[in-house]
Amino acid sequence: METVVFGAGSLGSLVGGLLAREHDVWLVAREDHARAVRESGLRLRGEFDDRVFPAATSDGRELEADLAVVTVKAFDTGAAADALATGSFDAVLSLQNGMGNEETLAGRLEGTPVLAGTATYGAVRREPGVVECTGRGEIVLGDRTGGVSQPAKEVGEAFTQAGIETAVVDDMPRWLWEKLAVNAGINPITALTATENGAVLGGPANDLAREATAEAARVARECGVAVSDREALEAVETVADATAPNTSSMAQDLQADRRTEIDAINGYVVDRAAERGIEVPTNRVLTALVRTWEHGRGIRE
Ligand code: KPL
Repeated sequence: METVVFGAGSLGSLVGGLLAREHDVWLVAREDHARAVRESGLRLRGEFDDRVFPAATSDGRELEADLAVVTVKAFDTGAAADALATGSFDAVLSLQNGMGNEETLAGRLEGTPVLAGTATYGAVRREPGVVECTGRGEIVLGDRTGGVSQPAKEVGEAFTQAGIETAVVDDMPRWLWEKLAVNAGINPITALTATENGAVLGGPANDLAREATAEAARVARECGVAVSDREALEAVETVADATAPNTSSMAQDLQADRRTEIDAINGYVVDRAAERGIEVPTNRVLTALVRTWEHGRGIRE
């Protein structure tokens, strides 16, 4: 299956690199990374030890492939959709953090099936041309509003063929909300306190993480998606335990003085709660703190 990975940073490079062992792959990445991949291939380190040779470019316009995998940050989804719209794809799969990405893609790519997915592989792009897998995980994908279409089945088969642990499920909205609840509990706390994911498992951060996660699960239920507090709390503990030594994506963003995905994670919980007249005080405070940091760095208004 010919695939374009749009936004090949950490996760995108890992997924693209693993797919390249079996399929034709194009990475759309920052120019320094794309150039390194063109010159010497993509080095996979950590859990996988390999060198693969996908094509690489920094220009994502007018590309054609069977599949586009979108791994850009949530705030870049609109721009990614505009670039993808200049090309042609049989299906698009979002493997992004936060909510609302699939709707943005579908709104601008009329007629192209947009699939949703979550990824629990740990990945860090160490330097241009080098990505390290810091933890084997799983990709769960399916139709964005629920169900399993033919494109979802074919993408699942292509991923499995490339040795990527993949499950194709018929209840993606539930998976997306559960992942959102996990990210709401781990990401802002580890970012604001410069700690690894395991920090939320015990100690002073534990209650805060549990509150943020349970609030997100409640909002999910109010939005008609059945995620119980127990399921969400179990999920946040499982993920924090499995990724304890890892640095969350939001903590990496703060450390690198980059804009975060707070709007699509805790900010999304706050917005949906406000529409329904629900109080989510922990998510509200965490959102305000991360936005204050971004504002102080001149990254947002
Ligand atoms: O998805 C993640 C992220 O870092 O954004 C978690 C689940 C926290 C794993 O690091």
